[in-house]
Amino acid sequence: MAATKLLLTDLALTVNHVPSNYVRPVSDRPNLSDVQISEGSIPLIDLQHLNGPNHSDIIEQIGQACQHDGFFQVKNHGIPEAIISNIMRIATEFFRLPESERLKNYSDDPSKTTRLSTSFNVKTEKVSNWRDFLRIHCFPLEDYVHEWPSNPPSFREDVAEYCSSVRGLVLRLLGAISESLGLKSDYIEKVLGKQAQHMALNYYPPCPQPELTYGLPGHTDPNLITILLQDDVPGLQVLRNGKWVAVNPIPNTFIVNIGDQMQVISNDRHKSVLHRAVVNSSKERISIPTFYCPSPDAVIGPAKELINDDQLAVYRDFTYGEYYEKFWNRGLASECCLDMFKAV
Ligand SMILES: O=C(O)CCC(=O)C(=O)O
Repeated sequence: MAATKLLLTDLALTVNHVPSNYVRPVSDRPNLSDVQISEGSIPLIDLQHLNGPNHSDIIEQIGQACQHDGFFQVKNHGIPEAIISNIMRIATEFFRLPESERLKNYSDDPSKTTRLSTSFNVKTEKVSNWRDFLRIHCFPLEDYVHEWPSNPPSFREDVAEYCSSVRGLVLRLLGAISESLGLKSDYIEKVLGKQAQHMALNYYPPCPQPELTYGLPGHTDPNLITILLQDDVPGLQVLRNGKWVAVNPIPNTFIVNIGDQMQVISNDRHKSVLHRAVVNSSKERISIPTFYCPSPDAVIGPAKELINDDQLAVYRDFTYGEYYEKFWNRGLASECCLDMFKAV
């Protein structure tokens, strides 16, 4: 039987099995018993003294994590706990709104700057994912806040405060990552042009047969860098040495991952790594990624300082707009979009 509701949140309440359009072929299932669940699966970096005595040590840790893991967690990042708990609360309240209220924000057009949708791209994909999401643009704030949902009533205020705080963290990390590559600390920020910040509130309802489907299948992020906040329900997994590794939640930390544009700028030194979200049968899960991006007209290519006779440019120059369009149109295939932008 195929799904009949626009949003999964409402459909999931009515089914005790996964509808056929969510069922993955046998060769493409999460194989949940084969996932590594280990403490410290990705590095945890303390940012407390980033601007102090341990500066060069922290830059070294960040550089190593970007090169070897493509993922790390940060603590003492400077974003107050109250801002974190507020954004989680507002996301939960949003997905609990009546269906008719949530549907006011619905669109299946990926070019819309504020939209509630489901799965990944319902227009292009063959199998659906066990996820609803609200996706918004959030920099510069004043260009977008008026489009955001006005219900729950404090949505705009709470989300705006969160976005500004996360942007501050991103800019600090970009400085550190530039330095880790031996570039001037403002190198990456300058490449981005006017910059863009997008955010998703991901909602994964409990799933009656989590072994048959994904919240999100394996993918890399097309943007520059992602700052992910997850609630206390596990679900994120990262590919390491060919094995899926669970990244279990640590309260008040953020997960940072390198996106495709950072891999390009670093000429393949920093890695944009496959990750996925799996679901479970007992608990809903919320995750909130902030995607920091170049502006669409920014020209992206390997930093000239990182290219020489031994290290040829791995990628050609392109605009971020060109890359982003390819990403959304091809669906969430496991292979990364980067191959289409290799230098010949
Ligand atoms: O839910 C998660 O933990 C991962 C989310 C994610 O990868 C995405 O939204 O692109």
